[in-house]
Amino acid sequence: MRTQVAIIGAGPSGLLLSQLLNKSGISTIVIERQTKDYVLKRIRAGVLEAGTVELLRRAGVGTRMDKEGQPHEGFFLSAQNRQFRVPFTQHCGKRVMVYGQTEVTKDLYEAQHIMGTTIIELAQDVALHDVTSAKPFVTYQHEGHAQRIDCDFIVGCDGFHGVSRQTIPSNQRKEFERVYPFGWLGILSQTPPASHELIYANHSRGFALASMRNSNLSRYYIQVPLDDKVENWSDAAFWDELKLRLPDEVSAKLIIGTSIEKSIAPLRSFVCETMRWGNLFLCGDAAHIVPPTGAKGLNLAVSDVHYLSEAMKQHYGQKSDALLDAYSKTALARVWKAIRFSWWLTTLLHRFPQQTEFEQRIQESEIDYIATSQAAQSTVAENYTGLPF
Ligand code: FAS
Ligand code: PHB
Repeated sequence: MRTQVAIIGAGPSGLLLSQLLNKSGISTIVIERQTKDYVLKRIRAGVLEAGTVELLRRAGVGTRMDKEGQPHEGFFLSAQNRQFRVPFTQHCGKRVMVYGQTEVTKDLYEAQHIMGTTIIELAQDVALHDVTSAKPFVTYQHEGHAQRIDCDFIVGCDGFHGVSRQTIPSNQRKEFERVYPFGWLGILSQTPPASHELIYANHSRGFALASMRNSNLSRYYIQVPLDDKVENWSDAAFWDELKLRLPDEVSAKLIIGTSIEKSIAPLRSFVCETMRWGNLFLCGDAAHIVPPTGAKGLNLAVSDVHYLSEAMKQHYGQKSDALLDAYSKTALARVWKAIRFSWWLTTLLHRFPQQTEFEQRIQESEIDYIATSQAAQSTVAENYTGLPF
């Protein structure tokens, strides 16, 4: 087989890139190791930045998001049993959209089906070849047969554990990592959300987050030790702990229910410098990981796709490689700002092992400063709703 751009991975970054390139007449083949159903079963992000919302609309996959998504113009921070609102729109004129990553991925799969693009599922032993030559190619096993795709470019949208980043020789990439000494235990329940907007809670027992998917589907998280196990947590134990960490006024009206999904996610900050090697480009989690505290993971994948799709349109349309040559630097400049914000909010809100009372007071005083400073709230609002592409 031959195509212009071979895309490894059918998560949000791979599917959105395929959508944007095909809309511009650039051919793609997406190679995914799982099935569509498996991909759609993963419960991931919940908050879309303003720039992400705009790009999804431009890609032609915004209709259901605009109908079913919930625009949010602020969120709550809480500490010492008090919460306050950070009004995004008042500070930066932007808002976010609460619309699950699962729904975004469903919409992309649907649009790709209508467009008739090629998405290969259950591709095994995917390998990238001659990526620094003008004739790179991808090989994989499918239904017991060896397959090969010749292309102009390969884009690694295959997440943190994918094959693409590993194809770049270790002496050609510099990696930065911080692994946090805790995880997030997340629960999905068919109950009305505790609040009409998200609540990020700092508590001496640990961080908690009250989020949602819609008016009868809530998403909650509590910080847990790194070695904790989902089986250690009954639904009742989860609800009891969440109530202790949220402000009393919220816990008092919390409607609990049976979990329909419960999982623990590790937290890390990770960046791979470079996001390009020859004719191999990296997008999304293949190149960087953020702790979900700042709701940046999915949104960074989208900004990478924006930069790379514009660069490929310039390559094929105007025979210029200026944007392609600048891709890694341009994308990393925005990535590092989101890495910083996600690290800052994680450090502000979580309880670290051996954290002293002094450090707890420092966290509480910074939260109190944000509560009382328009300048501080403006910074939070600008970063949370998404810096410009
Ligand atoms: P993805 O990991 O989504 O997709 C990569 C795809 O490549 C997968 O379908 C995988 O099967 C495929 N693949 C992997 N290796 C392959 C190979 N060798 N060959 C072919 N295909 C291969 N972000 C937020 O903003 N908020 C959150 O709350 C949040 N929660 C998260 C919870 C968890 C448990 C995880 C892991 C991530 C979470 N994230 C969150 C981040 C997440 O949303 C990612 O940023 C987002 O999925 C990135 O999308 P992709 O880059 O497409 O990578
Ligand atoms: C979610 O709803 O899953 C969610 C929202 C905001 C975050 C992380 C996760 O920062």
